[in-house]
Amino acid sequence: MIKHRRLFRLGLVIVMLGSALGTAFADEEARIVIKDHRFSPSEVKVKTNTKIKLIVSNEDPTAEEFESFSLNRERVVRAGQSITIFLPPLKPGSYDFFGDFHPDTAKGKVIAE
Ligand SMILES: [Cu+2]
Repeated sequence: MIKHRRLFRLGLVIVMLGSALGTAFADEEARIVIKDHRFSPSEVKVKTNTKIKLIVSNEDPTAEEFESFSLNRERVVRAGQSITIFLPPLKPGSYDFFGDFHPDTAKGKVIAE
């Protein structure tokens, strides 16, 4: 019984390590800059079925919020700061995102193809 419990715990640790490494080492990196309450580029092309590391840098003097319903993400990017968003492998398609603090101008999409 004790042996089984140890094995189970070891398995759990391996699974946790695996998922931590999986998000730490993305296969593709993409960068988006926020300036004048707009995303640049506004269209980010990525490969399908590939883990994505998305770095969003805010060059505006005000905070922005990167938000996407289709990507299920909502993250504040403080003035002059960057955030890193890890995305799981995406199916082919277009995934809209917007700046929740300036939704009229800050619009974009991730295109997986
Ligand atoms: Cu929001």
